Amino acid sequence: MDPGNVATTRAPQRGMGAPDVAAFADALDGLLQQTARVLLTGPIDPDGDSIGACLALAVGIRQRHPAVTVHVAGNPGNRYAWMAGADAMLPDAQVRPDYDLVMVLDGDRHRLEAPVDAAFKAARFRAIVDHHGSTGEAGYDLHLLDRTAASTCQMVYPLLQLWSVSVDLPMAELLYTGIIFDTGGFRHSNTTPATHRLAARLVEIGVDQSAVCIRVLSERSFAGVQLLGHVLQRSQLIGGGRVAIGSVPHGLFSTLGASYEDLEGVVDALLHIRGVEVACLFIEKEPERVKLSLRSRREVDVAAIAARLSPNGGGHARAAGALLLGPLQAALDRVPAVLEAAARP
Ligand SMILES: [Mn+2]
Repeated sequence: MDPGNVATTRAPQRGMGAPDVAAFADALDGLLQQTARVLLTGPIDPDGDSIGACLALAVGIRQRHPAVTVHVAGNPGNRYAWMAGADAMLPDAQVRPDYDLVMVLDGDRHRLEAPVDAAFKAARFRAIVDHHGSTGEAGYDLHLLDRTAASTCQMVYPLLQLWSVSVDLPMAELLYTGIIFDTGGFRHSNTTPATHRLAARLVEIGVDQSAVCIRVLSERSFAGVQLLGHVLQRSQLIGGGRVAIGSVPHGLFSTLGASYEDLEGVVDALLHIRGVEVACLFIEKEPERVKLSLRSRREVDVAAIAARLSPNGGGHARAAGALLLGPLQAALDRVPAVLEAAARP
């Protein structure tokens, strides 16, 4: 099949409504019949939703197309190491550009680690399943996009159903993890009745919702608790108390023995300060590479801010990120004024 033919099997998107999952399921089936090797990947720094969605879809593809080799790229870290299939995930650095199909889940092609990006570009076919509003259709042979979905896992479930894949307990835990992560345990405004209905179904299958919530949302390493305390103690309120900012200089990781994954949830703690509408965490991942992690409570579209600050910036209206090249201090000099202006009542 050449890419020209793929276009004819592209899943149609229905006007303003939900995307046509059945058409996507059929089209993906068709593609998989012509592929030997598939790579599933989330974006840089995959979260519980992208890992859960990738691992669940990998199981589904193996059930539906046993002859196809499926790899999942990414590092599950300590937080997600318990998930079924996480032990077989391929570190990004080990990904080679020899896949027929590369599928990006829960993020877009602009946010892939370099070796994964090379595999994406070298692939015969490219597909995406995503719920981020900043993700478009361009660059993919096949796409399933639904910005109304609370999580990508919520989009993968109907696909698996259409394929008659059995959702057993390990699979249910994968999907539940994505839902819990992306809704913050059903607290974020993206949570809908459909989210609760799927969650209820997964709990009926046997998911221990308390255990998953604690692992995914609450548990921290001791170094992570110290890191959280350090950032919160040095946080600042600007813009009349409507913007909270915190920063993590690169050296802090080694000082505290903490790792990048220990930052999970730190920006959310800043957002929970009373009166704050926008929170921003400045993370010096490496010298000259500053990751911004942005959250907003009600009205401010932080995905738009992220996109304005960097070509790779984007995400959701309430949660977004961007990578800035240059020193941490330069970012701290430039970004707060942008945040204050955006958060002005
Ligand atoms: Mn997601």
